[in-house]
Amino acid sequence: ESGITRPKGYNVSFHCNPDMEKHHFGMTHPMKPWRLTLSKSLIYSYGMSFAMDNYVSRAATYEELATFHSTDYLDFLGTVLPEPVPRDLENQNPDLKFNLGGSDCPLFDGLYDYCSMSAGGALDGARKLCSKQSDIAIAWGGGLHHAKKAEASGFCYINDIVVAILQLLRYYPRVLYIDIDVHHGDGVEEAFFSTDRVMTVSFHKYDPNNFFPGTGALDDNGPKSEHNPGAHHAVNVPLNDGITDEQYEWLFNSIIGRIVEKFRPGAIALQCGADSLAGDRLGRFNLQVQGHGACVEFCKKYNLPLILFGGGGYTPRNVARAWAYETSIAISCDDKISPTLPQHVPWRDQFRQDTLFPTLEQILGEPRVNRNSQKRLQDILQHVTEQLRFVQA
Ligand code: TV1
Ligand code: CA
Ligand code: ZN
Repeated sequence: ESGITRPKGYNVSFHCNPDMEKHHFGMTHPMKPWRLTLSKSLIYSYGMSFAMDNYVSRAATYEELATFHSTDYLDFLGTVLPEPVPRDLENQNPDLKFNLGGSDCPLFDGLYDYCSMSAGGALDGARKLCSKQSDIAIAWGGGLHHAKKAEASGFCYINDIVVAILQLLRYYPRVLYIDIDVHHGDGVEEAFFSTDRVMTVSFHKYDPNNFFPGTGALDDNGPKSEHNPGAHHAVNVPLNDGITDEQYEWLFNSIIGRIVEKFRPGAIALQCGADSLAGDRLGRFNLQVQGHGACVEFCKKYNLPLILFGGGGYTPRNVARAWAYETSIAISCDDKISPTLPQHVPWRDQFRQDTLFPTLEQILGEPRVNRNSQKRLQDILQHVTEQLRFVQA
């Protein structure tokens, strides 16, 4: 019906766990695991499951999580219970252990299950790539890039990306990590600061005093200590409000093109945070579903093992559109997905318009001012090009 068929020649695996979507961060919290339900509903309505291998992912084990996280942190995470925090104290509780229990990273029922399921999907995807059973693995429930070894941060408790990349490193000499979430991928960057086997690249809104997490300046490229092989292996692309599809695509393709040529990764891990889309509740960019998806398309063209993670995304209808479109890019050779939403998609009203590609006017009413000059973008590309002189495969 949708014209989507299983293509010959390569496999796509889809990893999710419906139990993950039942969890709640709290009524007013922007992170809504339910957006995964809406995304899957759109993906299934398009008939895409017939073109992929679908797996219900298991929860990652304690040992798997401990490949990155400290056991102190995991033990605490596994035992803390949600405590009602008095509203006015939410932001000033002075002894938050491991940064848990504040307003960004609240304690909620089933927190440990939620985290281990997110990591389980990512890890299953990575394993499918390693065993060559899959060429592109999709884990929309993952992508929680801020979590540190022993600290929760920015809605992230367990860094499923780091755990998955550690798995990929058992089979691939070099892994390229790319992060198109509107926030800086600080947790992944920090985890691989001292190795030259992972190159991390984050595109993000940068405004150190006004936008989370405040790191990721253009010249933060990894500690330049004397014997650090990881020096120069962190690429940061700091952007301003309102960047458009056209500018983003140009910068993304130019930067990633040069990096792949120089670094020669054996696999690519792409965090597809959908909060970089126009109209996101927390984001500031003017990207459309097409421009966001173009990043996936560009990465796919290298024919390297590719894992796609979710991440941020706080306007569920936009998240569902982006991740459905990107799933279609992963599975389709040349046939394009129908731009009209399937007729009987559940929660049809959530989507407002019946198109997969709403216009900026439909999304925003009036578009956000673009504060990215072409000159600045050229300077960024120039910096990255010079940085790459220190990188060799
Ligand atoms: C509860 C209820 C929590 C309403 C948090 C927005 C809320 C935010 C809330 C919020 C919010 C942030 C900070 C300030 C650090 C704090 C998944 C000193 C309307 C990957 C994480 C953003 C993004 C954290 C995660 C940020 C991801 N912004 N309403 N919190 N403090 N935290 O600024 O990269 O997308 O906003
Ligand atoms: Ca980013
Ligand atoms: Zn984000």
